[in-house]
Amino acid sequence: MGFFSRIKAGLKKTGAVLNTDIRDLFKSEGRLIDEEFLEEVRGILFRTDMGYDSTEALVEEIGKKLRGRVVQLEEVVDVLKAKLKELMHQPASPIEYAASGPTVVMVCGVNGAGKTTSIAKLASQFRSEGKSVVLGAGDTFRAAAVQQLTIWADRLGASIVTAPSGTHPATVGYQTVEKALADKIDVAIIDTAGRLQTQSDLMAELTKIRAALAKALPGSPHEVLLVLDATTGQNGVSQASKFADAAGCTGIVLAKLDGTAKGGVVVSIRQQLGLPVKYVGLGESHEDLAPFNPDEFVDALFSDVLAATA
Ligand SMILES: Nc1nc2c(ncn2[C@@H]2O[C@H](COP(=O)(O)OP(=O)(O)OP(=O)(O)O)[C@@H](O)[C@H]2O)c(=O)[nH]1
Ligand SMILES: [Mg+2]
Repeated sequence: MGFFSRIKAGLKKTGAVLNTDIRDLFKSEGRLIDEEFLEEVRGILFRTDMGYDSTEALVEEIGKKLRGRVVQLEEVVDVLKAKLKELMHQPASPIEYAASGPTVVMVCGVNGAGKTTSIAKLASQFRSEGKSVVLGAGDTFRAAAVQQLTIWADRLGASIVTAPSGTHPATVGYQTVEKALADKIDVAIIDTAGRLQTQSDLMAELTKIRAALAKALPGSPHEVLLVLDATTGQNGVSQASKFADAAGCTGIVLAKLDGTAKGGVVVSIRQQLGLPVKYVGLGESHEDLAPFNPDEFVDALFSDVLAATA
C-alpha cells in the first residue's frame, strides 16, 4: 500500500468526521455560505483535533472566498484543501544526511510515545536502502529497553551499542558514534529513555546527550527527532516546544497515526510548531513508517468526502 491508502486507512476517526459531517451540510443542491454554515463547519473541523488556530484560519478562508454565494460541496472542499496545504506547507525534508561519514540521529520523546519502535522502522528503512546502521541503547534505565532494541538490531541486521544499566546515556551516545566512525557505519541512531517535558533534570540530560554526540563527531547529531504519539492529540503539541529547546529537535515522527488518532493533530502540529513532520508511524511493524507529505495527506483526508458524492 502506498502512503495515500495507508494514511486513508489510518485516519479512520478524522475521516469519519470529515466525510459524514461535511457531506451532511449539503443535503440539497448547494448551500448558502452564511454565518450559520460557517459555524457548522467550525464545529466539524474542531472535532478533527486540528486545534483552534487552524480551524479559525480555515473558516475565515471559506468565508472570504465563498460568503454570500450558494455553492456545491466540491467548492468548499477545494477551498479547505488549498488552505490546509498552505497551513501545512513544509520543506520537503527527509532525513538530513551527513555530507561524509556517519549520519547521527538522536530520538527523544515522552514515555511510551513510540521511540524505540520508530527507531526500528527507521533502521529498517535505512537497511532496505543498503545502508549500514548502528543503534545506541541510550535508554539505560530499564534492562527491558536494551533488550527490546537488541531484538530489533538482530532482526534488521544492525549493530548495537549497549552499556550496563545506570550508565549515563551520554556515554552510550558517545560510544555509538565512536563505533560508527571506527566501523564506517552509515547511520547511527541513538535511543533515549522516555521522559516528561516537566522533568527539568531529564530535559537537561537530553542537552548532555546531544553535546556528547557533537563531541564524538563535530556537526552531529544531524537529526534530532521528537517522537509524538498521535493519539494524545493536543497534549503532544504542548510537549514539543520543551523537547525542541532541550534537545534541539529538527523534526517530528508522529507515531500511532493508525488506530484511534485523529489526523487533524498533524495540522495542529504544523501550524503551531516550527518543526517539520518527517515521518508518520502507521502500525507496530518495522515497515509501518511513511515519509510525510502534506499535500498527499490533505488529499487522503478529503478523498472520501468527494468519492461518496461522485
Ligand atoms: N499502532 C501503533 N502502535 C505503535 C506505533 N508505534 C509504536 N507503537 C506501540 O506503542 C508501544 C510503545 O512503543 P515503544 O516504541 O516501546 O515506545 P517508547 O517511546 O520507546 O517507550 P519508552 O521507551 O517506554 O518510553 C508499543 O506497544 C508499540 O508497539 C504505531 O505507529 N502504531
Ligand atoms: Mg523505548
